Amino acid sequence: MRLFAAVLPPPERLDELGHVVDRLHHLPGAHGLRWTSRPGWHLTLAFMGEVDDGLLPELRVRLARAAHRTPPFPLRLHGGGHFGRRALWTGVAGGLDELRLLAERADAAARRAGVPMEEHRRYQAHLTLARARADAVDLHPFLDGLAGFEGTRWEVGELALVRSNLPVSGVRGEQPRYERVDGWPLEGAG
Ligand code: 2AM
Repeated sequence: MRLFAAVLPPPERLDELGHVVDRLHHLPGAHGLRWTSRPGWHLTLAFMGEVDDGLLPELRVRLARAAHRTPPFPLRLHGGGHFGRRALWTGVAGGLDELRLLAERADAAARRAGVPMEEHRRYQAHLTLARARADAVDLHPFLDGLAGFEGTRWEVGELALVRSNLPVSGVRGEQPRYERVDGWPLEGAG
């Protein structure tokens, strides 16, 4: 199955973000963007891709250990950013060092469990809000709309394992469906 490790912000925090994103939907160009589905909003820590079922027991043990070692930390959704001209996202602020540490540990856990991980890229925490269908959409108005956004902080207390179910309908623009398959508490034991 297709898997990734993630932090799942609490529903109230996603509602705050949802109010801002509702306003973005009314901006010129909004129809040229494919908006991500809200029940699936997440902060990816480590993307694993297709994982053999045989690796799952070891992967779970190693992710549990990564969570056990890492302390809970505060985080809030914050501002906006983009990757090139195609992806629009909101970022995070607060315990960025702890978040990066958790991402590194999740990545290492997957590697040690035998998951062939992609090469390390610089970890850029983000929650993808929309992707442009073409380069033609000017993302600036959307970035302006996100610039002042400061979500309420929460305490990140769990490392989640999420399954990505890719659309099978063939309908253009249909979104993957994300499903939390497991989660481990952050315990800060070392
Ligand atoms: P994105 O939001 O920037 O696209 C599930 O696909 C999650 O894993 C998404 O948050 C996605 O980031 C992230 N991800 C990281 N690397 C990926 C890859 N090579 N393919 C698909 N998703 C990836």
